[in-house]
Amino acid sequence: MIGRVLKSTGSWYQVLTDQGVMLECRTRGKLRLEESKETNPVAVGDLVLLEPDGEKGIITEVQPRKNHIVRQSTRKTGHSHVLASNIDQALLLVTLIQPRTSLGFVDRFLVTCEAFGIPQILVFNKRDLLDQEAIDWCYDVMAVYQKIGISTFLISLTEDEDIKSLEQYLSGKITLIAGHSGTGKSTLLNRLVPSAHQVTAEVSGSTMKGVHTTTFAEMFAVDDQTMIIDTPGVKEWGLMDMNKGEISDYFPEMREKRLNCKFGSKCLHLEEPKCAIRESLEHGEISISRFESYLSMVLGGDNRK
Ligand SMILES: Nc1nc2c(ncn2[C@@H]2O[C@H](COP(=O)(O)OP(=O)(O)OP(=O)(O)O)[C@@H](O)[C@H]2O)c(=O)[nH]1
Ligand SMILES: [Mg+2]
Ligand SMILES: [Zn+2]
Repeated sequence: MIGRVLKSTGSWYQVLTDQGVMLECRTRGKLRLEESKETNPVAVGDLVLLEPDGEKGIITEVQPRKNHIVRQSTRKTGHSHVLASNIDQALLLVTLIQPRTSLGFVDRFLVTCEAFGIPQILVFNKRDLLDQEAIDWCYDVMAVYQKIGISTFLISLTEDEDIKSLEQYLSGKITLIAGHSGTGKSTLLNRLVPSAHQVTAEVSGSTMKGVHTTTFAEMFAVDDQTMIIDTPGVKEWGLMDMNKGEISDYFPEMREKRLNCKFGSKCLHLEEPKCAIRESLEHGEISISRFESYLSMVLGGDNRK
C-alpha cells in the first residue's frame, strides 16, 4: 500500500492511502535510527509505503522526496526539522501588526525557499487593522517583491467577502502556509476548507503576538487536486548552512547581475571594487531593504528580528 502523510505528531502519523482510506500509522523503530540530523524521519507530504497492522498501519519506507523545506533552528543546536515535503509552493502569511513581521524574516524565509527551489507567494493579512499610511507603505513593499517575480496580496481574512484572486493561485497545487503565530494561517485554511475546523485564537492583548495555537503541520484537501498545509507559527527563521558566496544566488534580483561583478562569483558585494550589485543598488534597481537583508545574512546578523 502507498499513502500520503497528512499529519505527523512525531509519534504517530495520519496517512491517506491511495484507496482513499485514512489510516493512523506508526513507524518501525529502524526508520527513526536511519535518519541523520533531521529530527523527524517522516514529514507531512511524504509518500510512504505501508503495511497493515490491525486497524492501523506501519510505515515501512519513505519514498524519495521531490523536494522538502527544512526549518533550521537559529540557535546552534544543529537541529533541523522538515516542515513538509513534495510541495508545489510556499505561501508566507505575514502581518504588519498583531503580530509584526519584519522584512528580515520575510527575506530569510524567501531565501530558504529559493535554496530549496520552492516558488513563493507573499500574503499580507489583516488589512483592516491598517490605516491609509500603512496600506500605502504595504503596497510599496509589495511592489518590491512583485518586481522580483513573487505574487503578493494584501487581504483581510475577516473582512474580505471573497479571496478568489488568491484562491486562483492555490488551485491544483500543494501549498504550504507558513508565518509567525497569529498571522491567520489557520483562519485562511478554514476559509479554504471550511470542514477543517482548525482551531484559531486571538493574539495576546499584552504582547500583540500569537499564542501558538496550531502545534502540528497538517495537510487538508480543498479538492482532488488542491492541498493546503497549515503549520505551527514560527518565531524565528534561521538560515540553513550555506556559503556566504552562495547567498546572492538566492536573491532573484541579484542572481544574474552578480555575474558582472569584477570578482565574479567570489564577490560578496561588500567592499569589493566594481561590484555590479552595489552599482545596481545605487541606481535603485535593487531595493535597500532587500540589500540590508542580504547584508545581515552575509555578515551573520541577528536572525531573530
Ligand atoms: N483583524 C483581523 N484579525 C484576523 C484576520 N485574520 C485572522 N485574524 C485573527 O487573528 C487571530 C489569529 O489567527 P489564527 O488563524 O489562529 O493564526 P495562526 O497563524 O494560525 O496562528 P498559530 O496557529 O498560533 O501559528 C484570530 O483571532 C483570527 O480571527 C484579519 O484579516 N483581520
Ligand atoms: Mg494556526
Ligand atoms: Zn559584487
